Amino acid sequence: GAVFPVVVSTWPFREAVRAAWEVVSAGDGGGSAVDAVVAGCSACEELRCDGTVGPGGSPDENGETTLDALVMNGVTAVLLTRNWQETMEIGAVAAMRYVKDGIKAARLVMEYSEHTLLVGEKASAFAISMGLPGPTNLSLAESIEKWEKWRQNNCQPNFRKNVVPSGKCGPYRPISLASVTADDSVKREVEESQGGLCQGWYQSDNSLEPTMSHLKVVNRHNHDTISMAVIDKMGHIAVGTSTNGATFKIPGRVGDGPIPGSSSYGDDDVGACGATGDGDIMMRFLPCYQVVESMRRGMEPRDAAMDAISRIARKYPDFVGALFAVNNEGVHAGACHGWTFQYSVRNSSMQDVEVITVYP
Ligand code: SD4
Repeated sequence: GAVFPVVVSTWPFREAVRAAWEVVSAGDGGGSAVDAVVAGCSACEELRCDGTVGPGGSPDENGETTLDALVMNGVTAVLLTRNWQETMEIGAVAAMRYVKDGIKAARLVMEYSEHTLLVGEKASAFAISMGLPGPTNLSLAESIEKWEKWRQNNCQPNFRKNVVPSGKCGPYRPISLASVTADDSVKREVEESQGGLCQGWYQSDNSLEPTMSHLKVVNRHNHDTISMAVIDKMGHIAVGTSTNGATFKIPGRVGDGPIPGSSSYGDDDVGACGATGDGDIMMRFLPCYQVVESMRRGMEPRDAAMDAISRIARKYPDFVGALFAVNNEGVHAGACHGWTFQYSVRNSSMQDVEVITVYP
């Protein structure tokens, strides 16, 4: 591979790609792919890329920011370079509170535990016990302001469906799904209970205008996620993802970010993939696993990326999402649905980061 090393990232996160590039292209052999992915995603967390990675972004219904992150070392057994490395090792944290460093926490899970995924406050406790700073408040003036505006807007849009709120912002109680189709009185109850707007009801009734779909919460102005792949000088592959998840999510929600094969996946033998978009839908398809396995069976990155996206679009024509694919020779491509996507690339034949635009 003449183009090694290679760094690929979702969105025009140039500083993140440069940070990863610095590590992986440095001196004798450069840093490892894992080192570079962690440096790149950390840079985004520190810069709060798009205001939706790291602290102070994407408040949940309670106004709290939590982090989802994953790192994967795609090294295969035959290529082990250090005896403590395992093959296809993964570390991830989900709905992590009070710790700013999502990707570093994921790396600690990978390197200092036999587990793959830790969640919530216990993930924070582990990260802090292993040396990361915390507990820290992940809210910033920006996320609080965003949350307050949303409260003023009667907590719309939100991710609830098939519920009756007893106030403008809940608490919510489920409506009987059986009676939704059968009984008009439930419909009236829903409408009367809150002056008309119940997202779930309107979504499930074709005769009414669809209103605040959650697709508007993950949208083109709200990128939310860095997913990155690095191929180091030796041809080793690592991937990582870091995100605040989805704005105004229900507390406890975990997105695709920490789900291996969904937000990202990589295998030295084949290549890698990174995704962004509506994680609640995307995680049902493990699109990055799909991409890597398609490439393993001989598909070009472009075809593999388009195939993974269209498998989702066939079932969810309105979903918003995108991914990039890169094979183990450094050939890359992107595919998207519902929005225009950009991804960033830096390799040894480029002078600086290049941003590639992909249309649906
Ligand atoms: C999530 N995938 O948690 C993230 C959000 C995202 O662009 O990527 N937005 O659903």
